[in-house]
Amino acid sequence: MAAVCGNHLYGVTKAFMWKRMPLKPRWAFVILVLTASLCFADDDHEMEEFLKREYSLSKPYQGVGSLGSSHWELMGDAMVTTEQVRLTPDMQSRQGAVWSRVPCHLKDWEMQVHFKIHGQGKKNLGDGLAIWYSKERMQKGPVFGNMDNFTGLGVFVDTYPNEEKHLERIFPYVLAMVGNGTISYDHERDGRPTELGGCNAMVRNLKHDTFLFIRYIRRRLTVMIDIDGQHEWRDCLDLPGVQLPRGYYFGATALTGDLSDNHDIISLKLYELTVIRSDITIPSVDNIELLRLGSAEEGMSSITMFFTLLFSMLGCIFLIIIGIVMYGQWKESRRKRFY
Ligand SMILES: *[C@@H]1O[C@H](CO)[C@@H](O)[C@H](O)[C@H]1NC(C)=O
Ligand SMILES: *[C@@H]1O[C@H](CO)[C@@H](O)[C@H](O)[C@H]1NC(C)=O
Ligand SMILES: [Ca+2]
Repeated sequence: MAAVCGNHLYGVTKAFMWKRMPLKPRWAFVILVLTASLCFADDDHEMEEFLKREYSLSKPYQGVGSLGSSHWELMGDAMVTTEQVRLTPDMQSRQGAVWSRVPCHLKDWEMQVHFKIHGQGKKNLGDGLAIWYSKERMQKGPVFGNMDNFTGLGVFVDTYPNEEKHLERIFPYVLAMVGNGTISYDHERDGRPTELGGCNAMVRNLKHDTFLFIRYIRRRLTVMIDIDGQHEWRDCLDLPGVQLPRGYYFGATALTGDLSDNHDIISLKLYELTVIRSDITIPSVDNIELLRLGSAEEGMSSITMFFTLLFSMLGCIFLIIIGIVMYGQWKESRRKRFY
């Protein structure tokens, strides 16, 4: 939508068309411009992202696992190399984690996880990895290497189907869960009783990079994946009304059992999301003209907006043509009168 409502359209058409327009098209043009400015007011799309280094983990992982001053701390079998933070090696019964030391007080954020799951095994193995935004940190346990009855958000990449008879789910499977300290993760049923939503994601032993994207904005939780090597995000889950307190910790954990995999984190990039607002110097009310005209519709969707704009433009062009024709005829008749 941003492209349709962009400055380009607004600026160019305004300068180009205004002076040439007969009266009627001018009116149509006013509506067009108002429609366009209404687009600008839709600040849902006017977001800016800022990488927050204190909550991000990326190469060369300076001091991670060795310096106490690092923002990240390792646990269990996790290991840092030049290429990745390996949460578990491809060996049985391992668990490892990397946890942020800094509680996150951002209101709206977006976490981009660059990860890799690979191993000797041919089929879905396990158990998988999890990305956390939780109150507790540095606790070992059965939930992909984190404690059960956790408080906060967990997004799991479950690579092993424990509940074999459940056929409609294809593994590896990505799902999200929110815990409040008393909700248990059901490992035997792959967390289905507490699942908020999810999707299948063939992420093992791929040559290209694989990403997971977790966005929390205005209490809306969105999870997307980019695992096909096409640089495209695919929707996984989208859920409004998710309450997550501020001041929790980001972390990543992984677990292996009888079967194993390397669970690698290449980077965790945390972006703060901010609504763009230019400095206000003159007091005003947005779209006051539309309010007076009484034609402002509450909660116009992007699609409605697009078609309104489209038809306004078509109408405008139509009226210009009529105007030009009429002007031509008027000039013609005036010429005839004078000569
Ligand atoms: C946690 O959630 C469960 C299930 O939704 C609910 O029964 C329980 O009361 C909640 N506990 C707290 C402390 O809010
Ligand atoms: C988690 O909570 C459940 C039910 O609330 C309880 O039965 C279980 O013992 C708890 N587990 C741990 C590890 O605290
Ligand atoms: Ca499982």
